[in-house]
Amino acid sequence: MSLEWRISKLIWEYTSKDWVENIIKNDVTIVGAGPSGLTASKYLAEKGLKTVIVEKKLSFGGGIGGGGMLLHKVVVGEEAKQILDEMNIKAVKADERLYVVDTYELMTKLAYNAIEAGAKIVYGLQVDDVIYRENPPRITGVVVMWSAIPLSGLHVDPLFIESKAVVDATGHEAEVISIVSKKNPSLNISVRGERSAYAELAEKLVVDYTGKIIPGLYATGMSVAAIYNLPRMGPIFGGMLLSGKKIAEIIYNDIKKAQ
Ligand code: 48F
Repeated sequence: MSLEWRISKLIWEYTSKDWVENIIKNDVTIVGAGPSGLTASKYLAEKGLKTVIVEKKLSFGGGIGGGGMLLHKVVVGEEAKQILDEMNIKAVKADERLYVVDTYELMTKLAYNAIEAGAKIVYGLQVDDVIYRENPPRITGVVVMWSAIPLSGLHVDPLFIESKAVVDATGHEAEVISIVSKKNPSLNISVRGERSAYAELAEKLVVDYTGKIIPGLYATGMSVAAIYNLPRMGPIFGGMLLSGKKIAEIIYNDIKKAQ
């Protein structure tokens, strides 16, 4: 057997097994590997829920890597210091309530903690619709396509991932909930877009409003701001981490209740 054949065979075999056993039917699909999605996935996976992050790019971290205007430090409020500690992320106390964190350490350790807890990240995969059921209305999964396909303009039908919960962690565009709102007007979900910057208020409200949208569909991170027309906060990340942790608790309780 040639080495080339063995390389291909092993990759097909092991990837297919992983998709069939762990990905196409899971407990929670998180759409987006930014700070809120990665945080949510760590806390869900460590509770034993089969958690899959679908990320349309070939990298994790979302808006973290760009830091503040490409400067490689970001700020985290003291409310989220406990999460940094739980993930062993170093933070310098810079004033009475703000910590400074290195962007590369933040994105790498958020992903590391998620993977260590048992979550799976699938790159280059884009969610372009959801699976919808009526009576009562609920979301039971996502419709996925390799990100390269829409870019190529080829007409290819997508495939499905079935989940007990789907989380929109897609950031400023709230991509999943925008699609649900457009395709299912009877649900009366609107994505109003975020408001101008008001960091103090934004950090609090994004956590307060984090929650369930309809059964099976949840929002975390900046998608919450887009849905509820909340202000933006810029490169301060405590709200994202707290929002991710909060949605993990809500979903865990919902799934437990349904069992
Ligand atoms: O934008 P992003 O970092 O979202 P977040 O977790 O955090 C926002 C902050 O980074 C920052 C901020 C607050 O501090 O204002 O911007 O709310 O990460 C979203 C991720 O989702 C992916 C996208 O590539 C990014 O990595 N994504 C977006 N739409 C899709 C998607 C989609 N349809 N399918 C798969 N991935």
